This record gives sequence, C-alpha cells and structure tokens, in this order.
Amino acid sequence: MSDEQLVLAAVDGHVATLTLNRPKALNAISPALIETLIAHLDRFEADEQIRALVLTGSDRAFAAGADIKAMSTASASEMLLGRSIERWTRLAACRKPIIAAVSGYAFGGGCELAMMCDIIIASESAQFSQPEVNLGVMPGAGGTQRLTRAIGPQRAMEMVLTGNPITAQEALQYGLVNRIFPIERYLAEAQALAATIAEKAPIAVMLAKEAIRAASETTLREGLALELRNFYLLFDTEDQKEGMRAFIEKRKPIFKGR
Ligand code: DAK
Repeated sequence: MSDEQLVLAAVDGHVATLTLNRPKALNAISPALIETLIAHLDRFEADEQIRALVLTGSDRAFAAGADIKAMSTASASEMLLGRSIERWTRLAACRKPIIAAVSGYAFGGGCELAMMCDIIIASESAQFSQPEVNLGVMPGAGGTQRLTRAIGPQRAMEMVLTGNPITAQEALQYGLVNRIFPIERYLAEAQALAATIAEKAPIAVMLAKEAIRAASETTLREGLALELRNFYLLFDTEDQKEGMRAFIEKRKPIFKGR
C-alpha cells in the first residue's frame, strides 16, 4: 500500500472525512500514517471550503495504538530525537473542529488520537484503552493528561495502571465520548454533526474552539481574558454583521468565513 492510501480523504460540502486505512494492522499508527494524516490536515486547514473534519477508522478498529513493530527496538534517544510527539500533536493544534468517529479498538495511541479531537462519537462496539503498561511503557501522547482531564484522576488511574479497556457505554458515562450510536450509524451521525458545525460562522467556531481548549491549559483569569478578546475580535468579521442582520431580518444567515 502506498503512503497516500494510509489515510483516505473524502469531501462532502464543507466537511472533510479522513479515514485511517491500515486494516491488516488494525490501523496501527506508523510514522508514515501520521505524516499522511498531517499532509491531509495541512491541506484541509488551508482550504476555505472545509469548515469541519471527521476522523475515523474502520468498524473493527479506530486504531489499535502506535505501531508497536515500528518502535519495539528504539532507544530513548531515538524516540526523543525523532520528535514524533510534535508530529502527533499536529492534530491537536488544528484550528478547525474535528470530530472523532470511533468504532472498535481505540487503544493506546488510538485513544490518544481520538482525545486530540474536539468531540468523540462512538459506535456501540467501541472500546477505549491505554494498555501501554502491558508493553513495559506508559502513555506518551496524552493518555495520562487529556484522559485525566476528560474522566478524572481515579478513572484515569484505573485505566492506565491496569490497561483494561472500557466499553462505549462506560466511556459515555465517564464523559469521554459525547454520544453512542449503532454501528451502522455512528459515522453518518458524526458527519451530520460536523455538517451542523460547518453551517455556523467559521471564525466564530474557530475562536470558540481555541477558548474552550484554553480552559484546560490556563488559569480561569487567563481563560476569561482570552474568551473576551476572541469575543471582541468577532465584531470585526463580516459574519458577525451578517449573523445579526439575518436575525433581525428573520432569515437564515449566509456565512462566508470572513
Ligand atoms: N502495532 C502494530 N501492529 C498491531 C497493533 C499495534 N499497536 N495492534 C494490532 N496489530 C496487528 C497485529 O500484530 C496483527 O498483525 P499480524 O500478526 O496479522 O501481522 C494484526 O494487527 C491483527 O491484530 P490481532 O491478530 O492481534 O487482532 P485481535 O483481534 O486478536 O486483537 C487487539 C486485537 C487490538 C486486542 C490486539 O491486536 C492488541 O492488543 N493490539 C495492541 C494494542 C496495544 O497495545 N496498543 C498500544 C500500543 S503502544 C507517542 C505517540 C503514541 C504513543 C506513544 C508515544 N509519541 C508521539 C511520543 C502510543 C503508544 C501505543 O499506542
């Protein structure tokens, strides 16, 4: 399989869907897969037509983790100098909203990749796990930090220290996923949600995402200051004028992302 096929891309209206495509390895995330994913992200982030993204895998596996075979013999300095974490976190740095549509295994780096997205929609058969302790390592791409923020320290401790998976139902109850759907529908539902977001004013969506992200990275005072700055900034956009004018004129706004 050529590298380009490791992640498939499809566009429908203002929504781009990226599909991890290494079925024989349960979408194990190799360096080549990450680079292919980043190439698509770069392209779609620069494309004004794209206003929301969906990241998915197969019904059997969102991703069963980072590629164990690719890192099994690595030394600490090779891991460090490879700067792979900077490549992985490109997903978390995307300014456009990303919905993860997860089915089957979201293990290790797969779970971490899903948590770098903004919203997680799961199929009833999704399973989430941070099983790195079974391999003699620990999570390295957010599995101790984003997971703890999402579900709290006690539940994160249990998941990370035992490596045991949780079901989609548990993930919903813990607040890790937003919604669960039958396997036939989870992807379509994620795409419908992305399409709903894509109808909104794109710069407002982008700045709101930035502000929500800041809530887990800053103090309340800094977060509120960022929120206010972003709120004010939006009054310099054409979409703010259009949105408020459309409300007054009792019609649907036409947002241009300007
Ligand atoms: N890596 C490589 N190959 C994998 C894989 C993985 N993570 N997971 C599955 N595969 C491959 C299997 O080797 C097998 O390949 P063949 O033997 O057929 O060649 C094929 O996928 C099918 O897998 P199974 O035969 O094992 O399928 P089962 O249905 O029996 O079991 C399973 C499914 C998901 C329970 C099992 O495959 C499994 O336990 N997989 C490993 C799960 C795991 O331990 N994941 C965590 C990996 S560590 C970082 C970034 C990321 C990370 C860390 C740092 N930086 C940027 C710094 C993340 C680390 C990890 O994710």
